[in-house]
Amino acid sequence: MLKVAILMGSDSDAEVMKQAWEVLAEFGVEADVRVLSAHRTPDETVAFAKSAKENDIGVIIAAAGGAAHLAGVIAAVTSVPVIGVPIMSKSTSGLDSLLSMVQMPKGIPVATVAIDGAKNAGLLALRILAVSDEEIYKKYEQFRLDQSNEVKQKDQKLRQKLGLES
Ligand code: RP5
Repeated sequence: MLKVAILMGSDSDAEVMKQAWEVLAEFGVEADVRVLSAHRTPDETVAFAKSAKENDIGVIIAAAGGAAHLAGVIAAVTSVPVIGVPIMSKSTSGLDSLLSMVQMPKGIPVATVAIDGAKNAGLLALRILAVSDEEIYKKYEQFRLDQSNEVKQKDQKLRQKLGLES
């Protein structure tokens, strides 16, 4: 089975990014987690990205904050799909991270999720793998069903509390 790489620019991103490896673990998909920085460890970052395909990595999730170039640099040197997670920064509430990541030049796509959107990054990675993996696809269908049922129960509970007809 293909793995998902979860890369982050600093260990300070790990608290947010754990949501990505947790959801992958729920689906039984292996995650390779690394702190790799486009600016502080550029050689290691490029080497990792260039060998992703031969290391059975099907999707790369790349999280960074501030001048968030990690996802773009990785997408420039591999054809493995890249999902970017802009990390909330103190100075501009993550807007710098989001814009650095989302405004990629034509030809080098990065699928960018919301600021601190680590869980959705994990889920999108699973959807990508599910295209060619029936087991993950079935688990994802069940995940959507469970999620819908949970919301329906919440709807019912709230309406009951307010004394409204169900
Ligand atoms: C980025 O700078 C990292 O991805 C992190 O979000 C931010 C701050 O890094 P630290 O100063 O906490 O190492 O490169």
